[in-house]
Amino acid sequence: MTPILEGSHDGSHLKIAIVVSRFSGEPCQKLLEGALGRLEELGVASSDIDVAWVPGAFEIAGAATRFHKARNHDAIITLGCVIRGETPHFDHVAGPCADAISRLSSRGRIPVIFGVLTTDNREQAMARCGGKQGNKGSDSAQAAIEMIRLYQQIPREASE
Ligand code: INI
Repeated sequence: MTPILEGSHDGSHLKIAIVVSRFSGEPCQKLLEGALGRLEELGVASSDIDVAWVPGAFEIAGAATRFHKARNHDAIITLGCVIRGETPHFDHVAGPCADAISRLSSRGRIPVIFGVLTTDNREQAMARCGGKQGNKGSDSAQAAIEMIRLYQQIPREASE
C-alpha cells in the first residue's frame, strides 16, 4: 500500500520563532495572541518560543532570514497585516513580503509559515484575526507544527 505521510499536531519539545510586524496595531497583536494560544494548546512550552517584533511587513523576511540562519528553531511563523485601503504602496509592501517569505520557505530546511494578512480594509483584517473568519495566527501555529512533523518524515540531503 502507498504510504501516506502526514504531520501530527504534537508540539512537545519544539522550538518556534515568530516574527510579527506592528504596523497595523490591533490585528497584529491578535494574530500573535492566536499563534501563542494555539502553540500552547499543542504542547509547545512558552520558554521554547522566541518572538521578534518588526516595524512593518516589509521587514518580516529579513528577521525571519536571521532566525533561519541561526538554526535555533524548528519552524518560523511570520505574522503581519497589510491593508490596501491604508496605503498607497500596498503592492510594494505586500508583494515583496510574500515573495521573500515564500523563497525562504521553499528552501525546505524548516517550515516557514506565511501568516501575513493582505486585505482590502481593516474590517476584513479584524475578521481574520479572531473574528468571523477565525484567526490566521492560530491557523499558522497549527500549520507550523504539522509541517515540522511532516518534514521529520521526509528525508533531506545532509548538506542542506
Ligand atoms: N507595513 C505593514 O505591515 N502594513 C501596511 O499596511 C503598511 N502600509 O500600509 O504601508 C506597511 N508599511 C510599512 C512597511 O512595511 C515598512 O515598515 C516601511 O516601508 C519601512 O521599511
